[in-house]
Amino acid sequence: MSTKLKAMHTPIFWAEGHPGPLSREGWTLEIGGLVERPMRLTFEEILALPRRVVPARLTSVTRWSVFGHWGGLHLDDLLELTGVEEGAAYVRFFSHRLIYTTSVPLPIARREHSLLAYEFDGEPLNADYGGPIRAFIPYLWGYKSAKSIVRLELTAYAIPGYWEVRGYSEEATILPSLIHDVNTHRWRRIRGGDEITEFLD
Ligand SMILES: Nc1nc2c(c(=O)[nH]1)N[C@H]1C(S)=C(S)[C@@H](COP(=O)(O)O)O[C@H]1N2
Ligand SMILES: [Mo]
Repeated sequence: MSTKLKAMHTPIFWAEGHPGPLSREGWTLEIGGLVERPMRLTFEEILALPRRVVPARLTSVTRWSVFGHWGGLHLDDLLELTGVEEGAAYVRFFSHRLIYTTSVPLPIARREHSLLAYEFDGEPLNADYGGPIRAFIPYLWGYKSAKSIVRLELTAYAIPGYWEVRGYSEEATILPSLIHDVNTHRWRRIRGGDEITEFLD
């Protein structure tokens, strides 16, 4: 699991402490807040929903980025089941143990390349990289891509999460930068914003 991410020495961030091994077996994902039908899905039920694969980079505000084909569930396919109540504007992610949270504007979480990801380059994600399932929001700095998620909530307002209360911006807009490209071990320039697949040089 996650042998490719590991082989590239992709950094492993667990600000709240590494949770140890986590298993798909017994994992559940709760969806609540401003939805019409709150529910709790088992991992099996998640796998039964359409699987999407998107080419995109995860880019950290600490200036590294890793590219691959991320696979998982598209939020729209989940929200089709739960329905969306009027006034829902953000999705708030809760990681395992509920210490790490973050909020993402609903339109960004519903964009084509945003996922609830459970695979990278065809391999299941292990706990190091946010398995069994994590947010993957390539349009924003990586701290919005909460790992090992157990709950999502639709909310009317952004609620400051783990890094937001420690001073990182709520918007998390990726800025033009020089970043360490994890795939090639080179420094690359990025434009930021929507440029989630290609590098400038
Ligand atoms: N639960 C949890 N999710 C998290 C983090 C964390 O510390 N804890 N770090 C975030 C940050 S800052 C980044 S850049 C990415 C890094 O993902 P990786 O550790 O899989 O490389 O995860 C994000 N999700
Ligand atoms: Mo990050």
